Amino acid sequence: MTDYDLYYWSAPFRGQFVRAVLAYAGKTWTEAGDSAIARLMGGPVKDMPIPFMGPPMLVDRQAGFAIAEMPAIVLYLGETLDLMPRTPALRALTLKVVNDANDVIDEITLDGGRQMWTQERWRDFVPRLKKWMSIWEETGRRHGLKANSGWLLGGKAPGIADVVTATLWSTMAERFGKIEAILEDAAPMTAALSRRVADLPPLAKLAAKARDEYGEAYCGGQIEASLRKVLGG
Ligand SMILES: N[C@@H](CCC(=O)N[C@@H](CS)C(=O)NCC(=O)O)C(=O)O
Repeated sequence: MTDYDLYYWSAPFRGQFVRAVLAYAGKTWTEAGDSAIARLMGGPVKDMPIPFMGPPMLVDRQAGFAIAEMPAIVLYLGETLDLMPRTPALRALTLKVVNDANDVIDEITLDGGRQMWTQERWRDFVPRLKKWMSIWEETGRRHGLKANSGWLLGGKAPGIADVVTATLWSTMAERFGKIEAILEDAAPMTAALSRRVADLPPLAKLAAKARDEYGEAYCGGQIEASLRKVLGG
């Protein structure tokens, strides 16, 4: 029996942050699968393990606890698996990074495909994407990050902020060469940090599993198709 049940679509996107924290912590989980998610979402709220609108949703079997909303799930795992930094300031900063990552993936999918990408929309968005990247770069710089050493919030070992950073940028860069090139240019230390952390064995194994199981898919659906169209990937 695995430690957790994870409800997330068969795509990396938002669920990959939860998978990455679980993998980094050496935990096991069962993927509930797309039809179980659709069934749960389509059923009455009173039957849900935790009332929620959209996945990811995680069930901690041993604790008999379920939680949704990606940053809340990551916070729960960080707290219970002792992966959060010691000081209140660094704990708050960790959560800020997780929320930033969630904002970036909302923006890259135009809020879950409310609109589709066009060349013009993408062109207008690039300066904002570069600004997001520079926010990571400056955060790292303020905590002593260098291209080949250090972590996003300082410290001696990678923490939740690094795992989330690597998952955000390496998942995107691997699938969209143009975004990878922008990241290298706008935030070279963040790009290098993402590579270093993504190369850690549990995260490299998880990325290989995502490639095997989901292929090139990122967020799926028409919004991914429109993103590929403007990025030519
Ligand atoms: N704020 C939520 C967003 C959840 C969300 O939008 N999930 C998407 C997949 S990434 C979904 O399938 N939503 C279905 C829906 O909202 O109906 C979080 O951070 O977890």
